[in-house]
Order: sequence, then C-alpha cells, then structure tokens
Amino acid sequence: MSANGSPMGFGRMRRKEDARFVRGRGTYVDDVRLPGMLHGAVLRSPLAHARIESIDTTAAEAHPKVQAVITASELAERGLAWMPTLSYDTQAVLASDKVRFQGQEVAFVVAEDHYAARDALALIDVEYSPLPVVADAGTSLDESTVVIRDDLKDKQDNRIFDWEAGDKASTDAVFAKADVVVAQDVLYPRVHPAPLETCGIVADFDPIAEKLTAWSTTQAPHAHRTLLASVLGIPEHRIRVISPDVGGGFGNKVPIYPAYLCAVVGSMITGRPVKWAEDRSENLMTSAFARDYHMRGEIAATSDGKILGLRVRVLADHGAFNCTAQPTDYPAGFFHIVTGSYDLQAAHCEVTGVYTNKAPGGVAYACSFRIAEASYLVERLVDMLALELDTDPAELRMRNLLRPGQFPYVCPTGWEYDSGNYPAALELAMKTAGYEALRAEQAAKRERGEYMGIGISCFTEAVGAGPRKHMDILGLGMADGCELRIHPTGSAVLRISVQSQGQGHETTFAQIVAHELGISPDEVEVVHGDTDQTPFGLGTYGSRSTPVSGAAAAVAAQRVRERAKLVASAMLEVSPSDLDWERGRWFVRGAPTIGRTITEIAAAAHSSLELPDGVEGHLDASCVYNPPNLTFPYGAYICVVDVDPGTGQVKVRRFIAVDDCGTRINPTIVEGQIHGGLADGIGMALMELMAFDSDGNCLGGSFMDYLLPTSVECPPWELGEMVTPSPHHPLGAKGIGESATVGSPAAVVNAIMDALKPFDVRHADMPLTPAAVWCAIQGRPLRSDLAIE
Ligand code: MCN
Ligand code: CUN
Repeated sequence: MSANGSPMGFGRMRRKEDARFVRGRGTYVDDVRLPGMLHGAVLRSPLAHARIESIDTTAAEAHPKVQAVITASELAERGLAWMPTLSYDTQAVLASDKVRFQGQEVAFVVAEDHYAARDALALIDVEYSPLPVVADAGTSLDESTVVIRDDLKDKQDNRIFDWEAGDKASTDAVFAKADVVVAQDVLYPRVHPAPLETCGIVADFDPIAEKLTAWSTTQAPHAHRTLLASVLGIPEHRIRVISPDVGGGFGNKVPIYPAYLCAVVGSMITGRPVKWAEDRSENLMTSAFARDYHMRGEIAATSDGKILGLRVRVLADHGAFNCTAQPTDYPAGFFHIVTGSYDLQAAHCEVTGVYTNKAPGGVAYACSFRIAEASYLVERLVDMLALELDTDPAELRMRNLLRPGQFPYVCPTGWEYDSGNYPAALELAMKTAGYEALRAEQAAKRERGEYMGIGISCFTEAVGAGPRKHMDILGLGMADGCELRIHPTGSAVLRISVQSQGQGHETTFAQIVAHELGISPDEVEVVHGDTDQTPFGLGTYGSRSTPVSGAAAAVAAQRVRERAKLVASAMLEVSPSDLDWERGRWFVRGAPTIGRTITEIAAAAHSSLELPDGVEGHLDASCVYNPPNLTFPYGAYICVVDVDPGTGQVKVRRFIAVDDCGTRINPTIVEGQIHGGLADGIGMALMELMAFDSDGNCLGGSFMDYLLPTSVECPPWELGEMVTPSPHHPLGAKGIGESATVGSPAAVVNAIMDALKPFDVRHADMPLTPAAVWCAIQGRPLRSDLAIE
C-alpha cells in the first residue's frame, strides 16, 4: 500500500479522476469557451424522405447576429457536401438533393450566441416535396419500394450488403439429421446509447498557421484526426484533436457527425472559433443508434439435448447512410460469434444490410460489434429449445457449454476463443442464486397463481480488436501506441491513444504501470485525449482499451524495467545477469539487501553516471501493441422476475452476474462497469425503444418517450467473480466494458418468458413493456418498433 492507501499495482482503489468529477470540475466540450467564439445550430429535416426543391437563407443571413449560413452549395464549393463514412459509404454533410431521414442536417447557422443561431433556423425557408417513406426494414427490399440512395450510381434497390459466415453445407447436414429444430423470428429493436453528455465540437481554424484545433467529444481522437485530414484536405500535422472529459460514449462518440464538419467550415469562413453542442433530441433522433437487427434463428439438437447447430438469417437496418463502425472486413461486425458459449458442430449465418429512411449510425451501445445481437439470439433460442425438450434451461446449458479442456477453441464460424471455464461460471451463478430453491419457490407460486420467472444467459464476448493484419478501420490497422516517461525523481507520465468516456483509465492505466514498476499509481500521470500529446492509436470502443492499449502500457513498463536493470548493473557494478527483480527494485541475487529502487535508478539514469554500452540515458520507453488475438471474456447470468399478469408489469427482483474478464486490474472499476451494463440490459429488455411511425417520424426524440432505466428498476446486483487469465495478454486481462450489456438482456427476457410459461407464451420481442407483456399473455404479441397500425 502507498501512503494514501492505494495499492502498489492491481487491486481496489478509488478512481483518481473522480476527485474532479464529484466536485463538478470536469471539463467537457461545452465548457470550452474561447475568445471571440461563435455558436452553430443545425437546421434539420422535418420529413423522413423528401426532395429538396429550394433553400432560401436570405432572411437568416439578414439576422443581425448571424455571421454565416452554410448550405450544401457552400460545402460543395469546398468539396465537402458529402463525406465518407466508417463503412465505405458516403453521407451527406448537408442535404442537397433529398432528405433521407427525419432530423437530417439541411443547413448550419453560425451566430454570435447560441440563441440567435437557434432563432435564425426558423428564418430559413426550405421547400420539400415528400417522397414515399421506407420505415420498415422488412419492406425495404420489396420491388415496389422507393430507392433511398439514388445518389449512388447504379443503385437499383435498398440493399447495402449480403454477408455470410460459417459453413452452409455442413450446417444444413446437421439440421437434416437433428431430432429437434426450433425456429423463431427475434427482433433486437433499435435502441440508443443516450450518453449523459451529448455530442459537440469547438472548431478553431487558425488561418495564419492554417492549423485546426478541434475540441470534440470523441472516443477515438487519433482516428478522428486522420479522418478530418483526409476529408478537409488539411495536412494531418496541422490538426489537433482534443477530447477533454467525455460524459459517456457507449459507441455514440465513435463517428464524425456532419455538424462537426460544418463547425470547421464555419470557423474557416468567419475566422473565429465555432462551437456546436447538440441538444438531447438531436442526439436521440440523429446520432448513432444501435441494434435494429431483424433475426430469424434456428437451432438444431438431438432429442436428449445435445445442441448440434445454428442457422441464422438477419435483416440489418442501417438507416439512410451506412455509417456503422466496425472493422472493414466485418460488415455485420462480429455477429458470427453467434454460437456463443456452446460446443456446436456447425453454424451458418447470413446478414443482409439495408437502407431505410431512419437515422444512420449503428453498432453503438456497448455492443462489441454486434455480439449483443448474437448473444441475445442464441440465448433466446437455447431457452426455446429447453421449452421444446421440456428440459431445465440450466441443465440444457450445462450439457452444451464448452469445457475448460477445449481451449483454445475454434468455433464453427472461425473465432479462436482464448480461455475460459464456462461450467464453473454457471455453477457459481446457480449456487449464488440458490437455483434449486428458486425453482421450488416458482412451482409453489404457480400453484397460487403468481408468476415468477428465472432466466439464464451464458455469453461469450470477443473484445480487443485487432490484430492489425486482420482488422482495420478505413485502412488503419487496429494497433495502439503508448509512451512511458520516467522523470529523474522516479514518477512517471503515461501517454495513451485510447480515450476514457467514464471507464476510469486515469486510474487503471496508472495501476498497470505501478504494477510493473513497483511504484504507487499516484506517481503515474495518465495523459490521453489530445493528439498533440499522445501516440497514434485507434481509440476506445469494442472494450479494446485494456486488451490493446493496456497491453501496450504493460509492455512499455516492462521495457523501462529492463533498461533500469542495465542502469542498476552500472550502479552496483555487477553484471545484469546477476540481478533479480522484486516489486520496485533490482537487487543482487543472493544479497537482497544490495539493490536499487526504480526511483534511485531513475535518478542515476539522468545523472552523470557512466552507463553501459547501448544505454543512452533516461528510462523512457514506448510500445505499439498489435494484439495477437481478441480476448474472450464471458459470463453466466441469472435473473429473477415477478410478473403481474393483470397489468403486465415486470419487477426484476434479483440479478446474479458471474463475469470472467481474466486478471482484474481494479475490481471496483470492473464491478462498476458490470453494474452499468446490467442496468443497460434491464433498460433494453423492459423499456428502451427507438420507434418510428409509417411516415418515418421518430417517436423516441426525448426522454419522455425514450425510456431509460433508473435505480428504481434495478435490484441490488449480486456479482460473482471468476479469473481465467488470457494466455496471450501480457497481464492476462480481458476487456469488461460491454460484457454485462451484451449478456444481460437475454437473462431478463428469458426470465419473463419463463414466468409466462403457464400462458403458453414462447417468445415476445423487447422491450417487454407492461403493454407488450400483457399482449403476449393475451396471445397477441406486439410489434413494438413500428407504430404503423
Ligand atoms: N478493467 C480492469 N480489469 C480488466 C478489464 C478492465 O480493471 N480485466 C478496467 C479498465 O482498465 C477500464 C475499465 O475497466 O478502466 C473498462 O475497460 P475495458 O473493458 O478495456 O473497456 P474500455 O476501457 O475500452 O471501454 C470501452 C467500453 C465500451 S466499448 C463501451 S460501449 C462502454 C464501456 O466501456 N462505454 C462506457 N463502459 C462505459 N462506462 C462508462 N462509464 N461510460 C461509457 O461511455
Ligand atoms: Cu459498440 S459501443 Mo463501445 O464499442 O464504444
């Protein structure tokens, strides 16, 4: 322990960054105020699909406080009317020909203050001719359906891609010999990450230095800089992206949004800094959504409950532009990890991506690149199979879970899982839950006409993208750099490429260095979120910070340690091979009292001491970490619910979550990540929904309509811990940031379906609002994502 009680490495420790957050001293983009700063506001389309006949900005330009009104024609002059997306599509920065979703950006006003900018929007006159709207992915490929992306040459329909994984022939063969096949349409509805802080930028273009400084809410500052350079044509060394404190991201802050470019252009036109800060409705209605996967799953098994294979067909609604963020070769993300935690013989999945007149974005929301959808589907199917076989769902899972001896395990769609002990995790969850007693309680309650349900979910995650050989985004290989400087007095600065949005990197990354060097985390300053101050890397999403950047930090610290050994050998006048390491200190083997601490060695490395050949001085080191594989955290969850059949109201009474993310750097932070993800899961299972009407009107534009879970809906979490280190990560750590969001919705839905078993309900789609549960009990499941009828 250090003087203030923090561990000298891994272990529970309060978050360093909270000292400023709990005092209200964080600095978010909207806190940035520059001299002469102007304010931007976006005029958005009220219609989901319409031709733009004309845009008249005369009255807005005449507003005394307005400095500039930007439309697509101004942008076109600069070659900026359209921008590339992360999925090799193009997106209109400001609409010129058509609007393609409600809320699409049409014009950008720059004014002296925020209010004037907003007022001036009302002075812009846009004439629209409405077009037929595609609000339902299910109709997007019908022959009579209007083509949304007629801007794309040769585009005759709304298909974006067809993609498949796994082996079709062997899967069909397995299905042909199966005793039981269960098939079900399962919708993972469109939801939204809804971070506490909405998106925004302050763009400051210096016309003399021709340098752009952009303070923006981004999860990936370096990737944003590269993208801005290629889109704007400004050389990359003259762009600085600063991502100050970020108030939640959950994937929402991965893309570059049109208004960011408009703010930059606004700054170029006016010669003054321009701030644009999104409001809540803009964030909900127009920024990166998640899910919207329309899945048909089939599971095949023998009559004694050996699961054989899985067949999946998906219609993926990507909205009006294909802006989803995932590695290039994976248009459906990592959806094909759909075999989950089970030992299957074969699997095949096909995914078709389509355009609709809905907001673009996609993937975001603690999803591990579509593993959220995959995991939910397979866990629903396993439960339906248990129902069909009249087997206990825990027993069915136990029979089919991968065994510890099978790792490293290559699943039928090609992923190599690194490590795990799945049966032990489920056993621990069942023991913590008191599974047998819960089943007895349920039986007794059913006798009395009370409806209690127990739901299980076993999931496997795949987080920490690269390796760079197989994974890139827009050609940028997925590896991350890190630099570690050791000051003459022995304290350290760690510069990392990833960017915390609330995950506590300033603490855990300091703990990694502390662990490797035997100093206190309080002596390690973590610098991130500024491209001028940190090495290149692809940023934080897909829970890759610990698996990739955390590994880089560990390796850099190990390099410091090795250099320190050489310096210590000079100090002690012994051969390096005679030195041993113990926390924070090199000492002479066999003479433990003779040694030098890292602090002493750092001083010597900066002194006039003659150093061995090949050691230039100082202890600094860097690393670019290219992960050899993803890490595969997993978990076993059990949810207990009570359902009121009269009202359809669901109460989540208990939630048991056993997670294995390998070595835990800071168990308190890990548990915090799990708590948040479990709340997400309850939210998606019970209430979160981005619905649309048949005209493409978004029905989730405020927190009155888009419901978020609160502590009221969440039970006291009961967490269990397993630690199976990743064999290829230098610390044995796997990511944890999305596990609970991925794993928990299925546990909640499975519990509700279990409660409704006496009503012969097999499946109902999320969100299981009281109305949806009530309709399911009445035998009329609700299609909740479309308010068409
Ligand atoms: N950690 C640890 N031991 C491990 C694994 C992780 O102590 N074995 C710690 C890490 O060092 C880090 C935190 O747990 O402080 C999360 O680490 P990791 O799993 O590496 O995930 P990232 O840091 O890359 O965070 C991304 C992940 C994603 S993709 C989403 S989405 C999400 C999530 O994190 N968004 C969040 N959790 C969030 N939490 C907050 N508060 N806000 C968000 O926007
Ligand atoms: Cu998919 S949400 Mo997180 O990977 O930023």
